Amino acid sequence: MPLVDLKRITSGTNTQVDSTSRENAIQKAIHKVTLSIGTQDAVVIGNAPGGIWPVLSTYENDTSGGIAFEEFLFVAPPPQFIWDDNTFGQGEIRYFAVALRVGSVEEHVIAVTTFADNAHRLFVEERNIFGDLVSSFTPEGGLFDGPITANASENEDKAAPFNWQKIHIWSSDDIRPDSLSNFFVFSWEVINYKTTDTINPAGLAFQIDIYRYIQPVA
Ligand SMILES: [Ca+2]
Repeated sequence: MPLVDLKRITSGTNTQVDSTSRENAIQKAIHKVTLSIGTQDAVVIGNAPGGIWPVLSTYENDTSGGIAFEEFLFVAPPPQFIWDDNTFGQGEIRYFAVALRVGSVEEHVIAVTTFADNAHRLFVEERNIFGDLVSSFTPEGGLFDGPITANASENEDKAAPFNWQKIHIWSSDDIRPDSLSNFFVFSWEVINYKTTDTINPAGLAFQIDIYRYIQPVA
């Protein structure tokens, strides 16, 4: 049974939704798929002042990602830095989500790469059309890279490499969705740590690669 590339999803101008709660972000992401709402309420913010954030980048001459259901993987635009708006509060927490309709109950392989300023949690889940949790492919409570507490910059994330210098990677096989009526939902909780620095940007960038097994044509 061959494994084929299904889709690459990158943060950008028409990808994710945002909210002040994860559940609401998830519902909005599902509505974006089911209602074909063409809006995007997270904005592309560009790199931090001085260009200090690490950039998730594709190779300029990459033409891999052969047989695709929707489009070749390599044509997906490079991930962009996004936030809910262009202002970044001290200790601000925002939630971002992307939903993808389940197209097969065969095994999937999913890889997610994330940059965030500052700490984040990542959830990869199957949800029904109402946003109810069906199963979680990431650990309970999500994958995390640091405490979701506003003052962690004072007692935990105090020295280089700071969390905004890190790229987090996760991948898994054996992802078997329950129903074609459901959705893969990717969601992030991101907190902007408090700091005494005069400039304290917040941001998120991500790439999702999805592969799935298909039955060969007889
Ligand atoms: Ca920050």
